[in-house]
Amino acid sequence: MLNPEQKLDIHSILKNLEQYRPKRHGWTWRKPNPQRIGPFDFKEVSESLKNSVPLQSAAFLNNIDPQPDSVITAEIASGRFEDDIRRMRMAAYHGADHIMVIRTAGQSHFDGLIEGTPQGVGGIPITRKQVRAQRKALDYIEEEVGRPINYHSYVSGVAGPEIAVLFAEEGVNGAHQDPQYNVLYRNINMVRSFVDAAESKVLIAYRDIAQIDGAHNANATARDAWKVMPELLVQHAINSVYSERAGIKAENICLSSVPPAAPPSPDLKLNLPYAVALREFFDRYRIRAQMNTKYMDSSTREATVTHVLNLLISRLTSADIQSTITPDEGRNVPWHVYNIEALDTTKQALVGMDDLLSMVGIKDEGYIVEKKREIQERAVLMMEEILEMGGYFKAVEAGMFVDSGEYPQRNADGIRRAVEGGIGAGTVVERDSNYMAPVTAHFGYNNVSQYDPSATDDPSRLINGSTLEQPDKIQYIDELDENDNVHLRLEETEPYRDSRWLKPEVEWLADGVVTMDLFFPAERKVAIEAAIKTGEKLNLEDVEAIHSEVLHPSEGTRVQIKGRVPFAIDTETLTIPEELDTIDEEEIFDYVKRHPMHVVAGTGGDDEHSVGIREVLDIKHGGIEKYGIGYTYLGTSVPIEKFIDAAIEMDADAVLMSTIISHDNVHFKNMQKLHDYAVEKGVRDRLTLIAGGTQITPELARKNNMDQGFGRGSNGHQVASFLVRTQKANQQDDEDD
Ligand code: Z98
Repeated sequence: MLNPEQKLDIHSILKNLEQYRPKRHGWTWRKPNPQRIGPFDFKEVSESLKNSVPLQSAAFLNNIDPQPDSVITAEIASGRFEDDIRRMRMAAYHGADHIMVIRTAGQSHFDGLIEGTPQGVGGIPITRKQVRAQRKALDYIEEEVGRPINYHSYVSGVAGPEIAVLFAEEGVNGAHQDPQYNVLYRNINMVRSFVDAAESKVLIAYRDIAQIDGAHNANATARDAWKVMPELLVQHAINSVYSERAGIKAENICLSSVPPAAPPSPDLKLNLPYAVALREFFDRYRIRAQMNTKYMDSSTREATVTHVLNLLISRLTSADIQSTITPDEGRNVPWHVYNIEALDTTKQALVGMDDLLSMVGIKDEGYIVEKKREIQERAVLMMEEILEMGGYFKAVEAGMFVDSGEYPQRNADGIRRAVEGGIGAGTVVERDSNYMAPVTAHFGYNNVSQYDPSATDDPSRLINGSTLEQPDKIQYIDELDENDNVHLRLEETEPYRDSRWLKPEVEWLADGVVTMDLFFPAERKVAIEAAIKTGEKLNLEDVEAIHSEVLHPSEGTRVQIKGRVPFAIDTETLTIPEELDTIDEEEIFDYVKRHPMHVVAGTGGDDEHSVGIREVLDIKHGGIEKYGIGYTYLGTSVPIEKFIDAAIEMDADAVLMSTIISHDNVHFKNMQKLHDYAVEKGVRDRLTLIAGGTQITPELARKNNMDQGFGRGSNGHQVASFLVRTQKANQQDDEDD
């Protein structure tokens, strides 16, 4: 079991991996569970988590953390699987229950399984050790958050079937599988790709793995993404029907839908009819909605707005899995914080749009219906032409796919592949009439009955079970590469693992990377160079501009840079300010209602700085007045004695003295004086004395005979909590006496 207070120990995850077996197989959907959470009724939510990090604004709402009803994906693949595990844990706390690994490494180029844990940039060739370590970590993490987490990767390339076996053995729960991806984007022979797909899909079906297709890659690749909408429907249709024929249940077939357009195009006018057309045609299948990345650049703000518009479409058309491409995807392989930001954006937007369809609906006449119909008609026409041409292979040979014309318009620039060409061409041979393979989940003619008629539906009985039934038969191979392995990488970063030493980090432990946001009153090119020079002068290493934004062509440019710090921080040299505990707001309201409280307040001595104390008092920004605590404000530069005299006169419970000025230690002297005068007047025991100000810490105030001090950034909730707690303790003392 993981302890939320403790870091996940990577070493213990790697220990005894050869013996680790997945806890379960198959995909898990969230269970919709409309319910009251805090003061609100939610309709499109699922069960809440045992451990999570709510949205920041939840602090005003008793920290409620409603979880939307759709599965939420985080794509995590920085290149170091051991660091990704930590990010997966953070992602789970922010609402991810679908973790996808591998993104830009081109896994499809590998022609067989590889072993070990080679380090990659932006994704890693997936290996048994990596899969097993991550599944094992997720098994712990899902217990910690209290919700099953689906683990997912790609079944592609000529090694597809081997990868599918690996996934079926290791408890992978979701997989991309679409032979069209191999054909169009990786130039793998089409016959080989479809034969391999049949085999892979049988394994996917056997383990109830959810399958995501690759249609959306057409709008990522096309010159004008919105023009491939009809073709996207055709690609979905081909893979879905093929998958069902191979045995995958309709409810495990997920269409990968990406709204093809993004602002400044009229986003919803293009994307909403497309989404409606898709849902209507494919209502037997599930929808995995991803956001548009085609029109994404380096602005995280812009990417987030596109994401939210896409989320609106997901809500309007009830997507089942919501993917969260990160807002920094356009400029680097995602970093920790942006993965989490994308998850929070999703959770926030989906929860915010709870039950939207009970209030607004998609019109059933006019533009949306016409546009939807038009997209569907174009798709049907395209499919008909493909059939007339003699089928999919012929159509690919003729360059029908990813053409920059909107079907039936054609610009003769589609991707062309020859049936006999591509990687792996000529490698498919017909099965011999004697062919027999004693393995489970194998596609097609297997001829087992010739050897044992009773094994027809269970061929691996002939060998006492295959690796799927007998995982002990799996050959687990540990690290093969002496120079590129997890042990060396962990050794290098060991000084920073759960130790007193800290380095800032964006993706890998102790990578030392920091970012800075700068503005220069200069044109873009000059501003970028000035920003880089600024980073260098601050002693950052490897400085790069990762984003720039013109505010005005000559008045100025915003630039974001990244760089590496050459130092580590010794946490033992840090002074950690004391945290002021608060109590539940409801408890304060309730207590004050039953035990009315009054305080006198002001700025002490010659101090005229009254903004802070007024904020702590006034209801407007959540001062103590909000909780029903009465106050008398004595004004500024209040003589110290007057605080006590006024408190006696009004029979107050406490004095709140603000003392900002600190020259000649006047703030300490004021505190001492306040205490001494209260003693002199014989009221020290019954008066709570509190000092506040920017130079004050709780510890310093107590040293100077105050009951408590409140420094920079303190608020009414903290002060009210302290007052209530003190009052309760005094009452207890009185009762004890
Ligand atoms: C996504 N973020 O879909 P390489 N097979 C299919 C794919 O769609 C992909 C791959 C394999 C996107 C990622 N999809 C795009 C059907 C990629 C990956 O060769 O490793 O790039 O294959 O979630």
